[in-house]
Amino acid sequence: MQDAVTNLIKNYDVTGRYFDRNAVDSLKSYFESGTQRIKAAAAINANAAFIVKEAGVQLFADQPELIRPGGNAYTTRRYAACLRDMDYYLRYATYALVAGSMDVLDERVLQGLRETYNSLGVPIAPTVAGIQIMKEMVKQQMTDAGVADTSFVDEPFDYMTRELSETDV
Ligand SMILES: CCC1=C(C)/C(=C/C2=NC(=C\c3[nH]c(/C=C4\NC(=O)[C@H](C)[C@H]4CC)c(C)c3CCC(=O)O)/C(CCC(=O)O)=C2C)NC1=O
Repeated sequence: MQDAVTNLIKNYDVTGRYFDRNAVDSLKSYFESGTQRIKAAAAINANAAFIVKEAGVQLFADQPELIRPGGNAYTTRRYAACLRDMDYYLRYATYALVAGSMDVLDERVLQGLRETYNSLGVPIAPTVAGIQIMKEMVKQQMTDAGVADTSFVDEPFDYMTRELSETDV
């Protein structure tokens, strides 16, 4: 598992280079954005249960067929599995935000996930919709907390969305 700094070191070490201008720029941006990224993680952690629950309510209001007989989130067991998955996505998004690297998502979340979902008939499109609802909720919270530019929050949510959607069922 890597973060922005170890990633960079690895890349430069492979070719035996000192940190050049590009490296220094990316280190600078990583450290300068550090406080914001930690702020976001703290805000998410403080509201995680609420975010997951509300995102679920919104998702099932938008797509009620999911929780009707025949829907993949129908039955309490599968409903709970769905919310648990949302909680995973949110928690790992905070790790990736803090790390400044999507590596943790590849390694811990996305590896083999599409295959698992496909074999269990878990639909990708509404899963992605749930991830995007959580993203918007987190961004709103950051805005409410006085953060002007919340674009940095997008990356892990959009990354999971892209990777999950890549080869659809
Ligand atoms: C930390 C990394 C990690 C992830 C991401 C993960 C996902 C994950 N979700 C699963 C199931 C599931 N995932 C869902 C999710 C949904 N169904 C819907 O209709 C909605 C669209 C969606 C919620 C948004 C459901 C319903 C199941 C149970 C499917 C079944 O057993 O039939 C399973 C199969 C095993 C199980 O039930 O626990 C895995 C491995 N597990 C992990 O360890």
